[in-house]
Amino acid sequence: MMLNDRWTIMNNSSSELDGKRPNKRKKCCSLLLWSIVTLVIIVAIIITTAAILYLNQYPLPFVYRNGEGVSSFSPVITTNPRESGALVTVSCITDGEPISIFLDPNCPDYNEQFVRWEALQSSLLQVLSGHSTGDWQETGIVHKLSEELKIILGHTHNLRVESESLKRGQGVLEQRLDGLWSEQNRIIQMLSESHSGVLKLAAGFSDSLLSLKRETENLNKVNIELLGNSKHRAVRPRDCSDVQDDGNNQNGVYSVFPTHDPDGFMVYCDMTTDGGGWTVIQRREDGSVGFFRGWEAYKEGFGKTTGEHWLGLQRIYFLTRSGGYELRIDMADFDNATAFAHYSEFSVGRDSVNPEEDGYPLNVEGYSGTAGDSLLKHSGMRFTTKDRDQDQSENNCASYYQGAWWYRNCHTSNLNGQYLSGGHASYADGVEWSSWTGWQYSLRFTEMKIRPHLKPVS
Ligand SMILES: [Ca+2]
Repeated sequence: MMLNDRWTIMNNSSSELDGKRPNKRKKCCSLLLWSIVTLVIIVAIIITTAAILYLNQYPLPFVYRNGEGVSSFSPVITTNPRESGALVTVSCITDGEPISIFLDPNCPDYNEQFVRWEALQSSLLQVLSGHSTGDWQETGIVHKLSEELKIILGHTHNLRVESESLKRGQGVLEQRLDGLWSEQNRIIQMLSESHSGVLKLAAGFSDSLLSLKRETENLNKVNIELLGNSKHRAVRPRDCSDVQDDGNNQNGVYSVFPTHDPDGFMVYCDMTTDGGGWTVIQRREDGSVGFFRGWEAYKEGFGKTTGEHWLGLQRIYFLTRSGGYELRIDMADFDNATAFAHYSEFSVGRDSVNPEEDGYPLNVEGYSGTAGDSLLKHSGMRFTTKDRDQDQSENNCASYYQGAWWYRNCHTSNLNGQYLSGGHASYADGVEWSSWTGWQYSLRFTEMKIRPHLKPVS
């Protein structure tokens, strides 16, 4: 209206000038006045616009007025996170000052920034829409600004939608990450359990191996002991049969180590009679040794191994307690006649736990030979000495017949009787073998000997 008024005034003035055309000076003044009014109008427009912008507290970022005219700057929207570290950068430059909005790629809650930005844009758009001007250039600039703001609003809306989409995607990703995390924990736990299981299995296997190793070592020890015993047995003969097996074929005195008497003792070995290997347990040959002795003497043995002797009931027991021995008795009279009696089974105190208490009972059977059997009737009898009566007689047969033997109701043989040197007047109290020389002939030579009968005779 003001401009129109001015134009009206100007027109009125022009009418006055037309009425007073002959005055050339007035015409010049009118032209000057018209120029001044126009300048005033332009200054007023600028001041009004600046005032409006100032009152709205926002500068006009896209409009820069200089002496040559009006320049406009389009907003720059970039999506280049590699340089700025932001997903989206929106910047505008006014007087070289950029206005930037950074969207954090780490997806913070930037809805508030969008809201503020949209509010700013709406405010600008409102200001620009309310700003009316008669200047066609200014109107064009305002219109262009409005269009740019609308485009920016569209971009902002799209960005908001994308950010919400990203946020949802982030939520999904977080869920999947949680799932992966749980899965990882589960796998770690499984691996841990598997590891512990494998460790337990390995430990069990190791224990088994150690046990096996110990068992093997024990078996090796047993094997070595068995081998040692085997060698030991070969080195330490149980009887004269073993001595003979070791290559000794000479009659004589040897050490033997019966299984049940590892300390061993000396014996005389007959290596020539009937294949040899005989262990002598009694010999009479010259009457140099007294045989009328008590229990202890007959238990422990007496005499000289190379001469007349009694090996001893305990030693005979050690040799024969397991059975399997045969007995041979060689005899000779003073006319150099010889005879023998052989028994396929012979043992003393067989299977006795305490043979002395049992009386060293005799077990003999299976006679053969040339002297006749004068011993089978004594089988099963306990040993009787003059000081230990274990016979079936009312008397002590040992005392009565001056000997020591497995008497029953006395005897059919009395090889430990008195050395009476052949025929004698007394009855049955000499070295008697009744089936060969009766009860009144004391033999010159007797020799009782044993060997394992299961052994094949060479
Ligand atoms: Ca008696």
